[in-house]
Amino acid sequence: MLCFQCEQTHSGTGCVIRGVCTKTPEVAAIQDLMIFASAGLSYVAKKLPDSCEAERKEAASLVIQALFSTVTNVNFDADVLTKALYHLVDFRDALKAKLPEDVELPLAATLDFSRDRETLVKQGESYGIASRQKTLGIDVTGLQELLTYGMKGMAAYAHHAAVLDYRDPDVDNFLLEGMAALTDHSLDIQALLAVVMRCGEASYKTLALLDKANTSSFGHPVPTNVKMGPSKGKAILVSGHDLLDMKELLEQTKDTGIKVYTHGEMLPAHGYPELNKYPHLAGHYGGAWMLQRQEFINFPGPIVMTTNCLMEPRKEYAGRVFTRDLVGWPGLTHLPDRDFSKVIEAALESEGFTEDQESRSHIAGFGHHTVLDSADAVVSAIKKGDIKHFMLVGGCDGIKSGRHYFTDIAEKAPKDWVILTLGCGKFRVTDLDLGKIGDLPRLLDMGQCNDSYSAIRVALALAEAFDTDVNSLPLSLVLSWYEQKAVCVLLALLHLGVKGIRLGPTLPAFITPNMLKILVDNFDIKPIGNSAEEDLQEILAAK
Ligand code: FSO
Ligand code: SF4
Repeated sequence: MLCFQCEQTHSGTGCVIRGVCTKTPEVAAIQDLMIFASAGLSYVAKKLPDSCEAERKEAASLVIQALFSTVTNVNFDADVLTKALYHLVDFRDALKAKLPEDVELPLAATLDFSRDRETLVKQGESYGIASRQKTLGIDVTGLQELLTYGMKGMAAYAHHAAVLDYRDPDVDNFLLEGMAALTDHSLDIQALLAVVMRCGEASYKTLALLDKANTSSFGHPVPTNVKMGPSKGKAILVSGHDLLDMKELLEQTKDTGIKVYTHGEMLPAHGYPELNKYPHLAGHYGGAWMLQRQEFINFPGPIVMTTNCLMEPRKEYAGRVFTRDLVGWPGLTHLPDRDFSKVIEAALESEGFTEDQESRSHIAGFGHHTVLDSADAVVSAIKKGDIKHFMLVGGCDGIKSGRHYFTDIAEKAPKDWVILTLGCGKFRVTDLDLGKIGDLPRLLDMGQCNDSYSAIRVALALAEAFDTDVNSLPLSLVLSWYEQKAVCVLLALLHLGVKGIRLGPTLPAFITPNMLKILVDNFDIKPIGNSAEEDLQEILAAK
C-alpha cells in the first residue's frame, strides 16, 4: 500500500505497511479501487445522453458516498467497502448500455473487478498511487491526488447536505467532471491545475450548499453557553458531524430521562435553535477526535459515531459504540437508519454519571448570521482602532506535538485581535480565556470544519464594508490540517484568491517540490514558522 492522504502519514512521507490510522493494506487496496471505479463511473455518466438526468444524479450519489467512505477515519470495514465497490461497478456497467455506440471508454470504465477478495486486493495494488508515480511521474500523480482529496472533502460536505435533501447540480457535475479527469492520463501539470482550481470553485459552492442545508433545517446558530462536562444521569455521547442524526436522537430520547452529550466536532450542535430546544442536550464531553481512545473508556453509556473521525476502538468500550451511515469498523454495531432504539436501550442499561461534575463553559454558535448581525459594531470597532486584526486559527486537530503552535499563536496574539476558530482545531484554543473587546468575545467559535463557509462569508462582508478585497483586510489565516476536508476548504480559499495562508503543522506529503513552488508563486502559501512568536512578528511587520 501507499497512502499519504492525511497529515499523520508515516514518517511524513507515506503509510506503506499499515496506516498510522490502522488502515490495513486490504482496506487501502479496496479504497483505491473505489476511487478508480468512481472515476470510470463518472466518465460513463458524463457521456450519457442528456435525457439520462436521473442516472447521472444517481451516479453522482454513488461517487459521493464512495469518496466520503475513503476519507481518513471513516470506514475500516473491508466487507462493507467491497460491497459498495461492487454496487458502484454494477451500476457503471448497467449505464454503459445507454451510451452511444461510438464512445471510447478508459480502463476505469471497462475493468472487470474480481469477485475473489485476494485477487481484488492485488488489482487494487496495481491501480494505486505508487504505480501511477512510476508511469505518470510524481508531479502529475501529486496533482491527481490533490484533486482527489479536494473531491473527497467536497463529497463529505455534499453528503451532509444531501442527507438534508439539498443537492446542487453544479456540485454533482463537477464531481463527475473532476473524477472523469482522473482517467485522462494525457493531462499535463497545467491542465490538471486548471481542474484543481475548478475543484476550488465547486468546493466553495459545496460549502455554501451545506450552510444553506444546515441553517434551513436547524436555524441559524446563536451564541450558546455549553457546559463542557457531564451531569448526573443516564447518558449518550454523539460524535461526528451529522446534525440530522443528532436531531433524530434528541427527538427519540426526549421522554426517557437520558441526557445527550456532544463529542469532538458535534460541539457546534448546541448553537442550532432546532437542536438546542431539547433541554436534554446536556453538554459537551471530551476534546477533539484523537482523544477518544482515552475519553470513551470513561463515558458511562453508548457512543454514536455519525461520521469521521473513528479510531480503532478499545475492547473496554467497543461494545458500546454504534456507527452510522458511511462509518464502519468490523464488529461494531452499525445502525442502518435513524432508529436509535438500540442506543436508547444501551443507555438505560448503563450506569450513567453518578454525580454532577463542575465544569467550565464554552460559547458556541458564532455563525456568519450572528457575526454579521453585529457587523456595524464590528466595522465601527475596527474604524476606532479597538479591533486591529482578525486571525482565523482553525481547521483540524491531530496528534502531533507541533500543534501546540496553534494554542500559542492565539494566546500570544495582541489583545486587540479577534480570533476566529472552527473545526476540531478549535480544541487547541477553547481552554483559553481571551476576554472581550467591548461586548464582543475575542474568541469566536464559528462551528465545525463544515461551517468554514461562515468564516468566508464574514471575510467577504468585511471586505465589502471596507470597499477592498480579502487580501487587503486586517485578516490572517492560520490553518491546521489533518485530513481531506481541509484540502477542500483550502482549495475553496484559493479559488477566492486568498493569499498568504499559513498551513501546518507540516505541509502535505503529496505536495511535491514543484507543486509547492506553484502554490507559493501563485498564492504565497507558507508553512507555519518555527514558533508562534516569530509568525506573529511577521504578521505585525506586514501590516
Ligand atoms: Fe477536522 Fe477532519 Fe472537522 Fe475531524 S476536518 S479532523 S473530527 O474530520 O472534523 O475539523
Ligand atoms: Fe496513513 Fe493517513 Fe492514509 Fe491512514 S489515511 S493510511 S494514516 S496516510
